[in-house]
This record gives sequence, structure tokens and C-alpha cells, in this order.
Amino acid sequence: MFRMFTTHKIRKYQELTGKLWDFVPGQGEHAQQTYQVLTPNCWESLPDFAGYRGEGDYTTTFMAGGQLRFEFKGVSHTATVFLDGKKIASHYNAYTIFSTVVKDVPWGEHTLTIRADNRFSEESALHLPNDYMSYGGVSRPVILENVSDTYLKWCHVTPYLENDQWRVKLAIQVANISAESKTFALRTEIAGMQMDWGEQELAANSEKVFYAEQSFTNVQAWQQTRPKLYLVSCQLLSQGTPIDDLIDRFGFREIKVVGKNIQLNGQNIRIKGFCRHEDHPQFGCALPLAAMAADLALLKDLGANSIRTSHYPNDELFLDLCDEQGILVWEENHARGLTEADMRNPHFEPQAEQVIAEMVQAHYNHPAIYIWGILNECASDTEYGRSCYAQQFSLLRRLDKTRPCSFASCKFKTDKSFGLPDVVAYNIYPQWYHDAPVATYLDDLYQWVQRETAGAGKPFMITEIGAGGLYGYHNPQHSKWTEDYQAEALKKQLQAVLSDPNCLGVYIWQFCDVRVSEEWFDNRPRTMNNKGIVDEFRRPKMAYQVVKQIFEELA
Ligand code: ADA
Repeated sequence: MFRMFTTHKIRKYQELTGKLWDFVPGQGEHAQQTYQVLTPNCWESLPDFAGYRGEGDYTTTFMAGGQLRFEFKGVSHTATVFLDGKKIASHYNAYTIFSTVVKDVPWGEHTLTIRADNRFSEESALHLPNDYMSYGGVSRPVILENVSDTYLKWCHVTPYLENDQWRVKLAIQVANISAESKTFALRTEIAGMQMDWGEQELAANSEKVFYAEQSFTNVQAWQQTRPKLYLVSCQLLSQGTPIDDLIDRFGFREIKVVGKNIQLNGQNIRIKGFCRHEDHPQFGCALPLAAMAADLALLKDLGANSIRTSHYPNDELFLDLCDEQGILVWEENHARGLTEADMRNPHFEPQAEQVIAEMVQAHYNHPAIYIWGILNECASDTEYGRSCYAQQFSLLRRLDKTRPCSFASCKFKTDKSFGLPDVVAYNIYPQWYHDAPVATYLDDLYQWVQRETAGAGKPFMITEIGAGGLYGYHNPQHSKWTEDYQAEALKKQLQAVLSDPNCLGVYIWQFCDVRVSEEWFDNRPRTMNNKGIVDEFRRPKMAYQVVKQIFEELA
């Protein structure tokens, strides 16, 4: 399963993952040995490869022919793809979708091999030793489709209210991959209303975006308490015969920044959220749907209403679940804690911008995503870093004019970049990394932003706050790393942040304990980030009930 709804009724497709593939490691003591693994898969879930950093070949066979489109939802972290031994695609970054089309494939059995590589190197500016794990594997689904010469690439729906009536702007990209120009008819259906876009023409080997608007009378808005979703069905027809289709899902909702607030359909939102890594001791970053749903059930039990996808774009299946359950999402491109030197790696800017482009193209329609984030805790306190933030915000705003954008800073009173985002966001750890009283520390920081920076007057939120706690560890003095200390610290932190009138909300760092790179062992007990409210097996720590009570009190 790769979406919570059917994406095609005309286009033929099959999921190639969801069954056993052959896995063959490229290096190490088990090099060239064959293992059978269920995909999607991270090789770290196999005992022989729990700590393996290298290449691994995943191979499957399938029956097909004609014009084949392969869509890879995620390969961690660098992919090289071969069809019958011939290279057909490559991609960097574990967290975004890539695809390729292969023409004139003869009908019959074919072999697909995906070589995943999770090694660190100068060529990898985003995946590097860090306070989270860069896993290895075919970590998200792989889909095989048959596409016609002209086919639908994506459909973006932009809902907006005009005189209390819902309208949508539609943008649909069509590709013509044949050597001659093609004419076709385009048709859409939303909420039972069909729209005929008329006959269109597209030159050979070209792509084009078509635009239209439509208004609706009796549709329901997408609200957190009633997350009503609608399908948008697009069809391409040739001489009256449907030759391709694409179905996506959206919600009628608007996000606006009004003064120091963010509004969803005209109502100020209040964030009670968690930062969540895609991480699990049995699945690595390839969480199956049931594990995603179980995490969301815990988050709702805790009274959370939002998730921050720290620190990379998430699996669209997880975003589908957030859409369906009214859980707001801060989604961000892939970066964590990069220094100016890291950002000066010549691969950094192109790789970071590619993630933004792929993230927005694939996730544009998710109503749950209310804000885009970039470059968590990177060098926003330097002129060079600021120039990278500026470049990425302008790309983001070109791709999506409907959502605010921001970045989570840890630069305290040295940040130079608050003139760039729509929302000012800070990661702070009073009562953990230092023992400043939370309320005064927070207010002092807020006042500095108002007095000294171009972030004055913008919405202000805390995107990380928390403390470490080792599951099952207690001592009489409640020292740091005991569950007791974590619960006491979070109580102080949340009460201060959620009672501050200048703060529109909080993301707790973090939902669950997660694995980190071996290189981070020295300040991470168990070589894990232990600030989860639950441990890696989702077992609640003492802080769970503290957070639940505070979030519930704050309706
Ligand atoms: C930073 C960072 C997180 C995590 C956290 C911590 O704020 O954004 O990824 O490393 O610190 O646990 O210290």
C-alpha cells in the first residue's frame, strides 16, 4: 500500500514492493551473499546488517512491457537503478520521490535492481554523521506504471474563499514523451463537479502546465475537528477515449498569517505538537502503515494536534493519515545542524533545493501541511548561511504561494536571518542544556527578537523543547537522564511556553527515542537520542502522563 486512496483507475499500475526481494550487500563480511527481504526495507533491520554502512543491491523481477514509468517513493540514501542490467535512474536523498520512464520495453519478465548506498562522503552534503540515523535500503514503496505517450505528471489544487464561496485554482502538468506533437482532451472532476478543459495540443518531447479555476457551492471545509477530504480526478482523452488518469486528494482550507497569528480558515491555530523522526528499532525508517497509525494514535492520546517532520519530508502515507485525522503538519526539507563549512560544500545548495522542489511537488495537496520549514539549526547566524536561507525561501515561495514558511533556529541572540521567514521559530532547552528558568529565558528571547531583529511582529513559536530520560531509569536525586527529571523538566517547560501569550505553540522534542549515528556516541547514551516521551518501542515514560495532562488542560 502506498497511498490511502486509489491514484489511478485508467492507468495500469502495480506495486513492486510489498513482497520478498533479493538483497545482496556490496561490502563487508557478508558481501555478495543473498538474503530474501520484504520490501520496503532498511537493511539495519537484518541482524547481520544492524550497523552496516555501504551499498546493497535490492532485486526483483516482474512481467510488463511497453512504456514503463517507475516511481520510487524513497531509497536511503543514494540510489542507482538498473533495468535488466542497464542504468535507468539515480537519485540522492532518502526522503523524496523520484521517477523515470523507459520506452519500448518488450513484453516479458524483467529484472529491476536498486542499489542503495548509505555511506557518508563529500558528495553527500545532507546525509552525514548526525543526531539521527541515515539508514540504508529501499525504504519506501516502488510503483510500476504503464503510461501513454501523453500522460499526467501532477495536479495541484489551491483552494481559496471568495465572498464566502469556495473556489479552487487547478494546475495540471501533462508530458508528451513522443516524437510528434499530440492533441488530447483534458477533463477533471471534483466533488461531483466535472470540468471539460477542451482540446489541447502539446509539442513533441515537451511538458506543459494547464490552468483553470472552478467554484463550488455546497462543499465542507477541511477542519482539524472535521477533516473533510475531496478527490480530484484528472483524465486525458484521445478521440473521446480515456488514455490516462491521475487521482489526488485535497481539502478546502486556507492558511494565512494574520499579525502574530497563523489562521486556518480564519481561526487562530494553537500548536500542541511533537517533533517526530521516522525511526523504529524493527523497521529503521521504513515504518509500515500500521506503525505510522499506531504512532498517530499515541500522539492523539497525548492531546497533540500537530507533527513536525524533523528533519526531512515524510512518507506520503503518513501525511495521508494526518490529512484524514486533522493533524497539522510542519514539513521541512532535509537538513540538521549544518555549519557554515557544511553549507559551503558545493553539493549542499543544489541538494537542499532539490529536496524542496521534490517535497513541494509531491506534497502540495496535503491540507494537513500548514507550513514549510527549511534547514533546521543551520548557520542562520552567518552572512553566508543567511544567503542560502534566502535562496531556499525564494524557491519555496515560487513553488507555493499559499503556505507560510519558516526555519527552526538555535542561534538565540545571534541569528541574522529572521527577516526571511514568515514565522519566527526557536529550538530552546532551558532545564536541560542549561538551567535558566523557562519563562524568563523565553520572554527574554522573544523581546530580543522584537527589539533587535526583522522578525519583530511575526508569529513566534517554539519548535523544540524537551529533556532526556532513559526508559526505566530512576534514582533518589532525580538526576538528569532519569525519567523523573525528564517529567519534571517538561512540566516546567510546557507550562511556561503554553502560558506565554506571545507564543503560538510548541513542538516537544521529541515523540520517541531514536537511533543516532555511531559518531554521536559520546553525548548520546545507548547511541540513541533519548528525549522521547516514549522509548523506541513506544513504551511511555513518566513524562507521557505529564504531557497528556498539560495538553488536555489546554483545550
Ligand atoms: C537540536 C536538533 C534536534 C536534536 C536536539 C537534541 O535541537 O534540532 O535534531 O539534536 O537538538 O536532542 O539536542
